[in-house]
Amino acid sequence: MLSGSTSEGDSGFFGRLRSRLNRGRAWLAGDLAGLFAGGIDAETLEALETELLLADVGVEATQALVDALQRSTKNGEDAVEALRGKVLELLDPLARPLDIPNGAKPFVILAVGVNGTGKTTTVGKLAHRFVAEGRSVVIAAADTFRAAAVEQLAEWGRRAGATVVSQADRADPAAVVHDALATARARGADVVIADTAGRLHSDAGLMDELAKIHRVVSRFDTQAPHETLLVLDASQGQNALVQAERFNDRLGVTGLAITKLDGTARGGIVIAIARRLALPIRFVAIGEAIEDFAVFSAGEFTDALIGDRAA
Ligand SMILES: Nc1nc2c(ncn2[C@@H]2O[C@H](COP(=O)(O)OP(=O)(O)OP(=O)(O)O)[C@@H](O)[C@H]2O)c(=O)[nH]1
Ligand SMILES: [Mg+2]
Repeated sequence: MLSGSTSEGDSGFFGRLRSRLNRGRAWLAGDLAGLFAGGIDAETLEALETELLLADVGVEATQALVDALQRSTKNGEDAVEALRGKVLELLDPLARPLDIPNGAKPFVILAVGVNGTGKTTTVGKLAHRFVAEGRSVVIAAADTFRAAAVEQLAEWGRRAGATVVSQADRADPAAVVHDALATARARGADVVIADTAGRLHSDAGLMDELAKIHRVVSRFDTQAPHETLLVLDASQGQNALVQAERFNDRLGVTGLAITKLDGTARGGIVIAIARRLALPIRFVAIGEAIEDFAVFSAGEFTDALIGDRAA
């Protein structure tokens, strides 16, 4: 069964994605048609290249898009459609929703990432989504650095109807996760979501700690964690790519949640991620509220980025 497949709650999400993605200085949804009005030549391609780079699409993906466009059409009128097709081609392979098979019980999700990217919020939203789908959820409050993190999760747990397992301040985060796994097994819970403290990918000590949590989970169930979900803040631009590479090298990331797409007029980072990393984008977030969270759809995202001017 596909978990979190587009549900009723996502309706209206596309409209918000579109307006929030393009808040401020709209990029590709802007005057693309105008840019290509006189046909495609070196000058328009260079202007497009600049637009793409400013939108955080990154050097590699920008080059690939400009080259593809140059090959595919000379006609300015077809250019927007051609670009849309190329972007969709890049994004489509990443649209692989998180699948929770019936056999994996509890299904274990480990949420990781650098400080402040939106891990705790994402864990709360996920818990809410799974409970709404009829699953029982245990949240492991494994950020034991910040007392406020436990309170933040307790609130999400109350709203979602999920059990939150925590220990005293400064407890060993691996022990908290173990505790949550044991609780979930004892109760026959469907899903365990572990929130972890933010850490820089360059902090060897904290990355070791995360690897330890990962090992504890694997010892509990050799198939777990079933999902190592890296939470990336879209507004961090190209730095998010570096984070993804480092966390992936160390832990083996299996999916991405991309947050704060509302906080940037540069949603092109998603295209850069698609070009550079073969990691599925599971979820995207465009705000702090529960409804500002949805399963990633390549088509929706492409349309939101490269909208018709008339729309
Ligand atoms: N605008 C916007 N804000 C978000 C989004 N997701 C999370 N936030 C906000 O970002 C801030 C940090 O979110 P947290 O969920 O606490 O981030 P975290 O990764 O758990 O942070 P640490 O545990 O400190 O590493 C909070 O104020 C959230 O409400 C989003 O998609 N858009
Ligand atoms: Mg947190």
